[in-house]
Amino acid sequence: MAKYMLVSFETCPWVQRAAIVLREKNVAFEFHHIDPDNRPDWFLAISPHKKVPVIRIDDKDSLFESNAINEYLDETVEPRLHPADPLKRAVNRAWTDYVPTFASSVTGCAYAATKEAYEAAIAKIPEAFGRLEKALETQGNGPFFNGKDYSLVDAAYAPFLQRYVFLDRIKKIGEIEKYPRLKAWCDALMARPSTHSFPEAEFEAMYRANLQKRGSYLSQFVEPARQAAE
Ligand SMILES: N[C@@H](CCC(=O)N[C@@H](CS)C(=O)NCC(=O)O)C(=O)O
Repeated sequence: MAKYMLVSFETCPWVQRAAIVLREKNVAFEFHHIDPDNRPDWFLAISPHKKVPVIRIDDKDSLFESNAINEYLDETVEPRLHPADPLKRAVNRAWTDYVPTFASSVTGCAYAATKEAYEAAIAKIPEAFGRLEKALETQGNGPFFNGKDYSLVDAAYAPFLQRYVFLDRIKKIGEIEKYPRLKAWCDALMARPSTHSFPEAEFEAMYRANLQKRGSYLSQFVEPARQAAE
């Protein structure tokens, strides 16, 4: 088995997406967290966009972009998470392409600087949630995107659904309950051990601390870290 090092910022959802796939495939890897405000030269040399994740393979090759990393892992390490059927695989890739739009509807709420910007971000959520709800209805019965088999689509959405849950606990948004399939999918992903790179309460506290550091509108509603997961 190759040697993998995953370069990360602790709370980065795109890194988490790659870490999830490594865990789903039961691959041992070194998690290397760096400071976003002080990115080391060795990292800048292997990350063309200066972003995480980067995965270093056998101390010689480096890959960037979470989607490309996960496609590579899926082609090289068993078990295959993509569906065997090419049509289903294309549908999966199409929904994976929607992740950045979906993600921005969630992170838009997190990082809005003012009440008005926060409310505008919340107003965008139903479109993204509604589209996914329809996709899930077409896909089958769950618990995962393709039904009983976990896939790269699950790994791609899990970090962002988790962040929605975190935001909802800081200040009630109350949207996901309107989309039963999406809610059930979110619950299944939150319960899946591979979703979590850190103990859950610890990670939620880290996420909240990050939000406070940014000083966004939501920061004022963040309670002390100790109460994060209660
Ligand atoms: N499309 C990229 C997004 C990665 C990304 O935005 N990473 C953030 C951290 S969560 C980053 O490195 N930001 C640093 C920067 O923009 O300079 C992927 O999927 O890997």
